[in-house]
Amino acid sequence: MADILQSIKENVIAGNAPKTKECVDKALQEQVDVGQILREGLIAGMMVVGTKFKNNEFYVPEVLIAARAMSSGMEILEPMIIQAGIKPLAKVAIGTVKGDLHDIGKNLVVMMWKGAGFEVEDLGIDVDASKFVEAARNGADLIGMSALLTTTMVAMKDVMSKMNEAGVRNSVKVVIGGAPITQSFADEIGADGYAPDAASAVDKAKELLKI
Ligand code: B1M
Repeated sequence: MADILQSIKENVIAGNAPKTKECVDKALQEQVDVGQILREGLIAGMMVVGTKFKNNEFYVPEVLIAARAMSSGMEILEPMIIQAGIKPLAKVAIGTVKGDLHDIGKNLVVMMWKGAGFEVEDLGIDVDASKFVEAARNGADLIGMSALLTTTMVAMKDVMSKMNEAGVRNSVKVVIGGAPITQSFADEIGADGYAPDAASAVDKAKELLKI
């Protein structure tokens, strides 16, 4: 059993979608527990990808290819995960803030969060503050905001104010990121955390949600 889980993990790291799919099928035939395939195969693989990305051993293309391999395995597991009632680590929502159309970095965060076992609501790009508030109202445990333009950083501050006004600020943690964002900006607008890259966004979310 350990062998097949190891193969799933290695194929995710290698970004081999057909092989990942094949190994997940094989693990199911061998009656390996769905949760174990998810945690010790797919998620374990994405965690290694995250570490390599953080250490500059992997770049954006490798992460995208690994995420695609992981998704190919997830497609098979998803109905069974729902049936087995396996709970996600937490519910998170993320978007690129109002006025900003950049989504490559945001999409990487989405992939890494999914890869880590979070249920992710992707709000998209050019997201109005009201959408973030709505996601918080709908039970998100954590809100992620991305901005790539210095001119749109201010929209993050607006989301913080709107969440305060709506009375939802205390029910969620907020993580922000993007090329112009810094820890001091996060402190300035009262966000709970800042992550410099997608892999660190996983660590930061887990730290804030005490997972
Ligand atoms: Co734009 N653009 N762009 N652009 N663009 C930049 C950002 C820019 C730095 C280029 C430059 O001038 N050197 C500049 C911004 C300058 C500034 O504000 N200081 C710029 C500009 C000016 C513009 C336009 C205004 C250009 C124009 O039309 N005159 C325009 C704005 C449109 C708009 O948003 N309203 C524009 C448009 C575009 C395209 C549409 C052409 C395209 C975006 C395509 C897309 O995203 N689908 C684009 C691109 C591709 C870039 C560059 C070249 C690359 C950005 C990128 O994807 N990087 C960029 C220059 C550059 O960065 N070299 C540039 C790769 C990505 C993986 O990195 O997004 O930083 P990044 O994500 C990182 C981290 O930041 C972090 O994790 C990721 C890595 O792990 N991260 C988070 C991101 N979000 C996070 C959230 C988190 C945690 C971490 O927690 C929630």
